[in-house]
Amino acid sequence: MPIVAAKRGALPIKILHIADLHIGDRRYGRFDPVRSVNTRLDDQRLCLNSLADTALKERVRAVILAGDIYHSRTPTPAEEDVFAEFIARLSGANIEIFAITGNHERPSNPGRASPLTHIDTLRIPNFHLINEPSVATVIIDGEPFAVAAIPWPLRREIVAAGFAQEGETPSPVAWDAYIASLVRRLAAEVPPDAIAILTAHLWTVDVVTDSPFDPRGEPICRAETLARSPFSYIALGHIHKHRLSWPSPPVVYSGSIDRTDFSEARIAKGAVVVEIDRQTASWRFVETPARRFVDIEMNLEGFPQPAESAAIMARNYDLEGAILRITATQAKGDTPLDGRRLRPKLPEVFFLRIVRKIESGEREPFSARAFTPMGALEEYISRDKTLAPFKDRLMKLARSLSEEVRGK
Ligand SMILES: [Mn+2]
Repeated sequence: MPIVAAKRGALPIKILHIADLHIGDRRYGRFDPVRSVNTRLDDQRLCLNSLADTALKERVRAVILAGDIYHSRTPTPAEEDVFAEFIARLSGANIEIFAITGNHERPSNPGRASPLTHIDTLRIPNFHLINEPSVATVIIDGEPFAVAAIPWPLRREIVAAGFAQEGETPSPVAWDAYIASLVRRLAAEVPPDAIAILTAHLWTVDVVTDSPFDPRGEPICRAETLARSPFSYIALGHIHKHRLSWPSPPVVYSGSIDRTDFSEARIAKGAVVVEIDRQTASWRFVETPARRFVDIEMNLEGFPQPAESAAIMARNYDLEGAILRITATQAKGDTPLDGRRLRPKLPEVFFLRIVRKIESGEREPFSARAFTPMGALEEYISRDKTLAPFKDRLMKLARSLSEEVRGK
């Protein structure tokens, strides 16, 4: 009998890594009373349609959804329909879809259904929901393809695994040790000979320490903790800026599919096309038609007609379809810059937000909208009696994290 090699499909396999879809995020949108939806849902649909186009054009065989598919645990029917339309296109093209739950949709109560549960129950062809740390394996062109998955890790899980005590805030060191144990367990569950990737929804940093990462004790690990055999690629979600966290095997955040706040104003948005075989992966970023954010600071001190002046200054920017924030410095006693006067002068703007800074040393009443994320955090810590004594240390940690998230 001649020995005949088993027939194998062509390697590498092409996959599309998507994360942080945040369907139903209504920030910076308007309510459309006719359809009873927030207009940002159209942005989310547009980005998902372009990603389905990419999946079909690139002939990817699998799509990884690395968590935060929905912005909330209770999406509206219109929001569910946007996701259903996306899944139907992929499933109809015989693309395997692997979805894990992120912090925005994973219920902390183990008995409670997530907004993805019913899609799993419907047994849509090729759709795989992974709601607990586990490995899902399918056959693609005769090759076993394994997805090891860590949905947003929960406090009760790290306690149950013995890496933290009930009632204590787990330190980053404890989280790193727990996640390392999960990765080892999942690596051992991958069928031998499979082409394997790991997907997870969590924070990563370069170094973990015993001091608090943030007062809520959220799941975090070193990127290196995830970068291990047999995984050729690690598809992450949670951090909204696309970034490479570890070079080999690549540990990658695809980033959110659309812009979600002003810190992302100058950042490209999209997903990652990955070509993968048993040992290696090559990847490239593909952009989505994300909504533009334009952030303008202006000094309007002493201007008698601030709305008129602001409109003239804003004309120096491309405002077509933009979510625009104007941070205006004014003197005490100046006519306040009024959004209702300015808005009609900028009809091409999608959404306008005005932040006034008063140049007098006096503070405006507390409003989270008037702050940068770091400023809001500092204000929050200052106003909390238990956190205030640790302000300098917490702010230092927050700044280094923020810089890292921005890839500095
Ligand atoms: Mn998240």
